[in-house]
Amino acid sequence: MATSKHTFCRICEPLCPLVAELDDSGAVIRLRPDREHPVTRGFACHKGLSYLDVHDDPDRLDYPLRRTNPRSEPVGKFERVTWDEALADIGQRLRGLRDQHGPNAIGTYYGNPVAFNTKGFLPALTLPARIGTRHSFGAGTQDMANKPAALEAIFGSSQWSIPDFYNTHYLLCFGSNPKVSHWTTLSTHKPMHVLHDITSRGGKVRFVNPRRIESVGESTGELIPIRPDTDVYLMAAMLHEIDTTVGFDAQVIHRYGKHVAELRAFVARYPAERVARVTGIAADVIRRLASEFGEAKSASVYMATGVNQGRQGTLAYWLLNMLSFVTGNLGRSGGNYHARGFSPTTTGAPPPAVEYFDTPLGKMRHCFFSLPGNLLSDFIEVEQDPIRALLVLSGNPLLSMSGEERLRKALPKLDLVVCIDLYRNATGEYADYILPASDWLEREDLTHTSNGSQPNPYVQYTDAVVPPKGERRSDWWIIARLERELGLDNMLDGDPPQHLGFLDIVLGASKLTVDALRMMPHQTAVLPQAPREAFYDDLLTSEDKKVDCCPELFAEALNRCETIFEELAHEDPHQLKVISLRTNYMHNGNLANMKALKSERHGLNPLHIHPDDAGRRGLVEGDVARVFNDNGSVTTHITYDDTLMPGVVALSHGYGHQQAPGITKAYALPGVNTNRLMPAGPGSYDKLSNMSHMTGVAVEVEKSQ
Ligand SMILES: Nc1nc2c(c(=O)[nH]1)N[C@H]1C(S)=C(S)[C@@H](COP(=O)(O)OP(=O)(O)OC[C@H]3O[C@@H](n4cnc5c(=O)[nH]c(N)nc54)[C@H](O)[C@@H]3O)O[C@H]1N2
Ligand SMILES: Nc1nc2c(c(=O)[nH]1)N[C@H]1C(S)=C(S)[C@@H](COP(=O)(O)OP(=O)(O)OC[C@H]3O[C@@H](n4cnc5c(=O)[nH]c(N)nc54)[C@H](O)[C@@H]3O)O[C@H]1N2
Ligand code: SF4
Ligand SMILES: [Mo]
Repeated sequence: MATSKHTFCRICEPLCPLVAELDDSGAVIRLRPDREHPVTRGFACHKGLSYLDVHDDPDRLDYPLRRTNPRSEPVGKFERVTWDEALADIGQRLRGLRDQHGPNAIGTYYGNPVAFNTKGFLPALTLPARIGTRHSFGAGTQDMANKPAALEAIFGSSQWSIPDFYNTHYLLCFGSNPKVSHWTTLSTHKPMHVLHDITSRGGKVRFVNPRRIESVGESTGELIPIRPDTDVYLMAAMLHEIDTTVGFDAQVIHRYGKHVAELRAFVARYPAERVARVTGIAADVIRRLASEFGEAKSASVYMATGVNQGRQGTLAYWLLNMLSFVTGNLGRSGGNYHARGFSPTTTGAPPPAVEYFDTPLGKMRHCFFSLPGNLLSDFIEVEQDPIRALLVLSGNPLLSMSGEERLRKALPKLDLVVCIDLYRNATGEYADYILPASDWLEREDLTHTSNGSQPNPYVQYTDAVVPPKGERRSDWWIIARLERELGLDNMLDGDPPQHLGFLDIVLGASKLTVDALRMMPHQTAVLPQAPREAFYDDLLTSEDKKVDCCPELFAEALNRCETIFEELAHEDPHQLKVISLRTNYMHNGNLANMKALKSERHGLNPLHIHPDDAGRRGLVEGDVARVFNDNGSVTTHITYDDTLMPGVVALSHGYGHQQAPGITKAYALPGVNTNRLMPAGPGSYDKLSNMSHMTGVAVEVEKSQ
């Protein structure tokens, strides 16, 4: 009999509740929004609703593949093998490399999708530690590693706050386009309604962005155009302006602040007049923003990848939190607060002391479980203690990280590459083995990704809607089997095996269980709102219970901040800078093969350029142009785009599948990879957080001959 099951999407952070309709044979025939869901009442986007394109895609891997041609050839040839054969050979080779060269011979990379997989996430992030290798890499250093890095230094906990959308009088939003991205490190089923809600109450929203993004509008918010990679100076100028006009909130500073004088001294270097040219924002506009923020009845702040991916994402996130703190908006109604969720997001204990350790490429530390992504190829090529085997889980580092050409040179030098993926993606072309993972319709899960970042908190459970097709296996199972080969503790061990009780352990503190959730409508428990004022109690872990307003750890970065400022101040005002353009037609590279998103028009990845900048270079709409810098080049079409600030060009990421024949729809419309233009190697990342520099990178554009 035809049936339907409640489940939820696991592509991005809203985790939209869905209803899966199944036919008599038990196959999913349709996904629709869950309109009766007690919290979300049916929000879902085209990507989640089209997920059957991925689930049923003929390009999906249904059994393990083993390479049959040398890895020096850029496109792989593969044959089907059994799981036992694949795991035995991988195990033997990994053990051999570890025994001969030590655990650092094994490198790992986790991609974005595993963050949406409760049973896979923790094992994936802790796998390198269990192997004993320092060579762990991940999508976090291309995404948001600056946030936990800043928060640990300031508050002693890595959990971010969220804007109190429903009570705030003012929202300042840096480097995000929620209409398209649906927010990140923030999970709401009302990506735009939360903004309408503010403006309809008479509140104000400002988007600081180099592009007139789709989110801007009368009922949503006003654009403050900014030169890319300069937000830190705008924030400093605003803080200085607030300090010298309305003043910092004396009570809050007295109660919780330390190193406030150092903060004041730092921001005083960047008065509005000084930063106006570098940021592209007139001094009186900066002053207006400062007074709006400082004088609002309540004000909230948010920032996302557009600032995270700049050179100074950690400092920017520090100053963003300071804006909230010194104006008394942190931990109060209408400001920013800690949304607790179903399970504590902090332990209450201080983070481990920051220790930079020596590597052949200099001193560094792990951030968000990762060394700098921009050093992956260097750590493969380095003579002393190199990576010899790479395990890639739900990622496509070849295209999603900076420096594709460098990685293309480095990957063939590895002795072993294993990819765990739904597809044979571009990185998979360098693999010795590709292991087929199950997708989210094929696994049980919890909404753990949104824990602690929901304005409307709830937790939902889903069973696997259908059993895995073919020989697809869960990510956690694949990791456990690899760990077993290495003689490591894993989720299959124990009596009963650890994986059986895992979701109940995740739910532990909430007093909920999987069985209890299963009995609830939509398998959902609606959670109470967190008290806004609990912020300081929840997050301050130092003995003195103070907010460090100018952490000692930042000293070197503060000097670098001035060096970069001087560089920017002396730059040619017409210097083009490239930024990333997320669209509804690409979701990182994750959905590159989704039929519903594919069309000739959206397959090219043209260079978006302001008509004035094009004209200055003798380019017209439709021309083929070379975009280049010292890092690399791409050749693509020009498209006029007056939503961009002059001096700024944009490309989308997630493209560049020219050598990925395993994903036929992406291969047919490969587009160009913007990450060929991004710097990689020593010096190309933020030392405080390992974040790659991916926005505001200088490029030249010329007509292609
Ligand atoms: N459709 C779609 N949705 C997605 C994704 C996708 O690829 N496609 N990816 C998902 C993922 S993994 C993430 S992490 C989130 C990201 O979520 P967001 O960070 O909201 O993503 P973007 O839409 O790229 O917004 C970044 C904005 O920063 C602006 N920007 C660029 N450089 C600068 C700068 O220097 N300063 C400032 N102030 N702004 C700048 C850009 O113009 C852009 O509008 O989106 C998620 N949702
Ligand atoms: N220039 C530029 N580069 C960027 C960004 C940018 O804004 N600009 N954004 C960065 C950001 S925010 C992110 S998050 C990263 C993403 O970086 P990655 O995660 O490395 O990139 P994706 O291309 O999304 O690759 C995801 C892979 O996971 C596979 N996959 C999907 N679901 C599953 C699953 O359940 N299990 C397994 N095993 N595999 C699965 C997909 O088939 C795909 O091959 O890209 C970063 N790169
Ligand atoms: S917004 Fe994100 S979670 Fe919701 S349906 Fe779309 S892709 Fe899925
Ligand atoms: Mo991301």
